[in-house]
Amino acid sequence: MPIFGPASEAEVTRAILQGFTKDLERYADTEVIIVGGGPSGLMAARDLAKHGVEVVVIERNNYLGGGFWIGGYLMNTITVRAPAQKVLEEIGCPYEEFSKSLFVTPGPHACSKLIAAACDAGAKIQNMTSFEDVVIREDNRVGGVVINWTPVQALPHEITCVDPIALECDLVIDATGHDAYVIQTLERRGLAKRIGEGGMWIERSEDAVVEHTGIAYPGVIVAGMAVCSTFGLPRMGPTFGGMLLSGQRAAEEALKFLKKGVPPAKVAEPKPKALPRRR
Ligand code: 48F
Repeated sequence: MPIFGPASEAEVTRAILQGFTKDLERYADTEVIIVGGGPSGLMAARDLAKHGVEVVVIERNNYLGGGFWIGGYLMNTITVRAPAQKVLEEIGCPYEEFSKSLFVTPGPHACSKLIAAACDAGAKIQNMTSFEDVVIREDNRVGGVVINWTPVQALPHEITCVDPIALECDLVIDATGHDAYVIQTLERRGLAKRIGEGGMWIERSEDAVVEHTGIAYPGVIVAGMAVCSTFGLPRMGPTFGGMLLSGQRAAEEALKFLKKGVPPAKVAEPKPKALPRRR
């Protein structure tokens, strides 16, 4: 008596094809596309999906989580500063208090819980897919993303004539980390400007990154380290509360935008706001 139920090779192939194309077809035109599945992107995806927003995460790697698997220096203990431990509680990840307002948790545990939280909420994940470019609409507003299979980039030149495809959306969230890749594609055309991130200053950068999370270009919200890189804010190194709360803020800003249903009339030139004075 076999342990498993019947399924032929052809049936398995059909199941994969139909499952994949059904999803891709449904999300060819969607509400929010998040580029980058690191902590800020996953957090935004979870919060948006929780509010019933159609959201797709485009991730170039096979795995999600970005830098959230490891803390710093290849050591897999994650740190977060208060109040971000509340996010760990929410996603069911145990943590310990290291000192007043500094908390630690194993990276693999926190990362896998956050991935599961985004998927459980209903976010769609498109991995092994690289963001290549933006779709541009009237007044140079961004109206979608141009994507291709990540392995296409590794093909030799003589066979790289593989055209990408595009997905349309109301809003793109650039959560690509230090590279701010979406903003970079706009910068290359002289449409946006990236100032580049500043030196490390944990106590200033985490507040600043959350504060500056929002629309950076018509149709584009920046989240996570992409915020530092776009607006010239200090980096925060191996502590992740700022990433989680920036993802939350990105979702809040996206919800406001979607409710209005119209692109913002004018977006200010990205320049650093005054940083909060701490001491
Ligand atoms: O780098 P990443 O973790 O960005 P984040 O959410 O968090 C930053 C922290 O991990 C850490 C830090 C602060 O604590 O300094 O670095 O801002 O995740 C970015 C994700 O985007 C993907 C990349 O593979 C990673 O998973 N990504 C980057 N470029 C592309 C992309 C692209 N062109 N297409 C698709 N995915």
